[in-house]
Amino acid sequence: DTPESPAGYRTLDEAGIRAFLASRPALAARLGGTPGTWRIREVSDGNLNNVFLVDGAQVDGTGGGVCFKQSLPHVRVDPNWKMPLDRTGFEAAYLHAVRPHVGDLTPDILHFDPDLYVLVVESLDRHVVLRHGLMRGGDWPDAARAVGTFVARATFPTTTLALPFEDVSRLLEPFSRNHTLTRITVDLVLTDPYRVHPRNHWLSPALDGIAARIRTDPGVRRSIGRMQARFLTCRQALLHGDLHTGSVMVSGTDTRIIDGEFATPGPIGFDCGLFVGNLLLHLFAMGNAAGRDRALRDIGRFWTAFRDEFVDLWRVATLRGGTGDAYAASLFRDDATGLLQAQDDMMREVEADTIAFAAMEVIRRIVGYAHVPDFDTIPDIATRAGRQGAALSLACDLLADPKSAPSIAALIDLAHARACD
Ligand code: SR1
Ligand code: MG
Repeated sequence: DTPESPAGYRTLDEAGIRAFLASRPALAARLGGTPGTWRIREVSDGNLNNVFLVDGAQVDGTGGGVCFKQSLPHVRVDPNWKMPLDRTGFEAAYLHAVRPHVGDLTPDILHFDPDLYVLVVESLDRHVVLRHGLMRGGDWPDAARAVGTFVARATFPTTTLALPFEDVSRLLEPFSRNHTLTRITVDLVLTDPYRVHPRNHWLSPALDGIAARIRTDPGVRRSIGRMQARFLTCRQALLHGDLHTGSVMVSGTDTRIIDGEFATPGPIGFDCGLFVGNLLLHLFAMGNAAGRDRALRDIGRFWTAFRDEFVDLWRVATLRGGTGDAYAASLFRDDATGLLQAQDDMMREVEADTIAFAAMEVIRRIVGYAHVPDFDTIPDIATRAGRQGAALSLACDLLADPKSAPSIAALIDLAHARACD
């Protein structure tokens, strides 16, 4: 059941946003000038919320603008799909939890209003959404590395490698109540594409055969069941929960991760897998070799940056005699070989999760509810279906036989061969 919106909630239009910001002194001061001169433009892009950028006196892009985000009582792109409002609260809590560790890899949080479910963060008006930038053929050579570094810095401090289990439990507990958006993930990402469901849809009958194989292949089903259990039972760290290329903004060498409303405890490979999966989607959608090579390069850069940063955080915590209960420093500080072996074991596990969740992300973005513009903007239907079919076939094989790509390096080789067929 969807609860009624609380008294006092209303969806703010442009006039309402102006009045809201004008009545909060810190925000009004940041914007400067007089409220009547502020420029407000809607930039809603995701499926769920209203998002506006507001420029104040500093209209020359020198900073000072704000990004205004408000939960709606329904899915933005489907008003009939009713939904509680609490998601911006989870996004605010996620930003508070990770920003001390990731610094400027996220936007600065400026304000949260629990009655109107409004989140205000710094405006990134000189940035572009990574997905859109890549679709236009742009190249941000540092972005994938920055996202890998972000995942390591955002997750490691919330694990029992870094903290006593009691602290991890307290930290994760509020996010384990992010039921609404976790239900979306469980249904849309982990379940629907593997059953007949009215939310599923795909481009053309040319994909019927591969869609049927995805639903019926026993190897796929075995992997899906295992990954459902991984997602729901492995409370390894605090996750972003929706780390696709639309949740990353880039400008020059600056990269920011946005939209943490799906934050949840879970396996670290889920965040890694969603990002890798969206690079794979982009790779298969691209019609030129240079773009495909960049996507493959970025998968490698992402994974290497994540792994190097994560094991380094772990090594430093151990050498400093950290208080984590898993691989306790008291046991491993003087056992460099044992620590390296432990790190290798864990990274292999995260790598396997990453590849499986990446395959599931590819599948759900082609035959599930929420598709991606990387494919949707390919004008020729036969071309689009052909590229989608190739992506689905790779993803299906990865799940049916996880040994077909036992590492990210092997995944890169396989994706290269399949995308170029
Ligand atoms: C109804 S929400 C559909 C998708 O949009 C979000 O960005 C998440 O990826 C979710 O699965
Ligand atoms: Mg989003």
